Amino acid sequence: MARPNEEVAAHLQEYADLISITGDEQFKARVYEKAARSVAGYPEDISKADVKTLRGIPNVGASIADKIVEYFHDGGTFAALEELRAKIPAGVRRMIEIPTLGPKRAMTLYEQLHVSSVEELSAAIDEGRLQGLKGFGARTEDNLRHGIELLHHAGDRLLVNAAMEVAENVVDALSTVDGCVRCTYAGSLRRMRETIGDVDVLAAAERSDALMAAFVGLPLVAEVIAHGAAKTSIRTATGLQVDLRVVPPSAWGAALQYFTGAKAHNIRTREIAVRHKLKLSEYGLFDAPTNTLIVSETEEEVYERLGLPWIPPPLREDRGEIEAALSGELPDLIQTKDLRGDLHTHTNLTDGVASLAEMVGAAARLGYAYLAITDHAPNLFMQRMSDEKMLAQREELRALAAEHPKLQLLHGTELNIDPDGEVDWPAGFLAGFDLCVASVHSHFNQSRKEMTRRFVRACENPHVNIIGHPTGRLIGRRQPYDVDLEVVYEAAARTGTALELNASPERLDLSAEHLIQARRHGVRFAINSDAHATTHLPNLRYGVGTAQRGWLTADEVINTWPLRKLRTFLNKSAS
Ligand code: DGT
Ligand code: CA
Ligand code: CA
Ligand code: ZN
Repeated sequence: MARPNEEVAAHLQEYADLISITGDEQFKARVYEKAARSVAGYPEDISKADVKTLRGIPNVGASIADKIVEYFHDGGTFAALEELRAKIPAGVRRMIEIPTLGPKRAMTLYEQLHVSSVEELSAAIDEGRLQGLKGFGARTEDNLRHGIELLHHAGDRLLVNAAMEVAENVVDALSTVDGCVRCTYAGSLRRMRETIGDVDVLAAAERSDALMAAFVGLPLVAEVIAHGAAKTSIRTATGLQVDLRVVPPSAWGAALQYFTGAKAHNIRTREIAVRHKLKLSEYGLFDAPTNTLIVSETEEEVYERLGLPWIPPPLREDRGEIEAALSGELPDLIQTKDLRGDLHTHTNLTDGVASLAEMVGAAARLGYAYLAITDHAPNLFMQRMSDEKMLAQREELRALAAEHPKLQLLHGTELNIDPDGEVDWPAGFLAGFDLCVASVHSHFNQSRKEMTRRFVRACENPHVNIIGHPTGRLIGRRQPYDVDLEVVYEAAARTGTALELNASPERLDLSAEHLIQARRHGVRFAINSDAHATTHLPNLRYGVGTAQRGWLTADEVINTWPLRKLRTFLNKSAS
């Protein structure tokens, strides 16, 4: 993923938001929004690209290409954006990020009530000043309070992929410093949590000064918070804190174990040490009575002397992993290399930004054994799908197959589960697909009973193979649907329907906590990227991280299976 592309995309998106805030050019706002998505999904670094190359990016026309050139020329902004920024206070721009508010109503609040920040909005709600305001109904106040809460919650934690990009950048740079023996990231990132508070980097070296100096000199550093011999902390331009700790190579294992956490897991390991008359700290495992060092060089040694096998970091949350380790029942966790393919991807036939040939080419380069293309079905009206378009895509897919002998191409679709649990297209047409994902894309506010029935009926449909992003949550932005998941797990297991673990870092849905529950029912899972660009395909790693946190083994995940076994599973009525 090219960082400059992401940065330009963020600015184009901000420009789109500002246009839609200021008024009636909704069409123009959508043009910039589309361009932002294309730029973010474009696989080459565009910082040195000329206007002609830029115009070759889908959805990028002459005027947007000019703005991108201007952006790289003028130190990270363009005049049209600055003009709009000047008109609208930063606090109002922040208000648009409240998940339940939106640009139009943010502007209403600013113009009618002179509310120009999230804090002022909170106060206005408490004072009852929103009552009677046009476009703000009775339920609005509660929704807004909830939205503000979500915004604050998301504010201090970052999605795992954004933190990972920074961490890998830091680790790569520090690994080349003279005297660096080892370097890796620890903390919540090594445990693959879905959101990250701060990044903890650990390095082993006899002396720390060269590493600390290199760290504070990295281009991504915006501010040095603390600079010491054992620990240095910086903040990036996006506000992410990164801590670097340097330890002697002899203490590597103990330090890595300590700084990986989680805290609750560490408390358990220290208790076990105490029971063995030992003392465990970030410096090593010591004999308590004499204070002599026993082991500290590797994590494996530390766990072994505690009478435990090495425990994979995603399990280290004190959720039963200590007990499982003691009784020799740790799960054999799924690994990224176990995945043979991806079963939920989009092309520019609907809302993806890459062509069918580009998506297929990218999957072939990743060495996949199979790939399913699953563009949106017609009931998601804005995607303008038709039978003809779908069948034409199938022809094109079959033709591409000849070019990629090692990659099996599956033609699928992402259906929309309607409020009654029905899906797009009659059974005859559905039978023509190799597989169908089915997702909820509308009527999110049904009652728990209705929503549960809706999912159960979708599972009972003989053509539905995978339920896409089953809770619908967007991390930090949208709550899960109100649905009785235990009933859905039971239905999925009974009907041979897989539940998706959507690997998009904004979703990670099902979550690790849900996976732990679902697997008790014998549910099968599919870890899918839901890629809307070739650059999204590698997001599967975050799905696998979440799967590991959910204790999943490879055989529970259908896209680790060889194609023959997968095809049998997809043929629901026969099995
Ligand atoms: P985060 O940053 O909120 O996403 O979560 P972590 O787990 O990365 O937490 P962080 O950065 O505060 O600390 C990194 C690790 O260091 C943590 O997972 C365990 C260890 N650690 C930090 N403070 C303590 C402590 O007071 N006691 C123990 N036992 N371990 C600690
Ligand atoms: Ca941390
Ligand atoms: Ca930390
Ligand atoms: Zn999708």
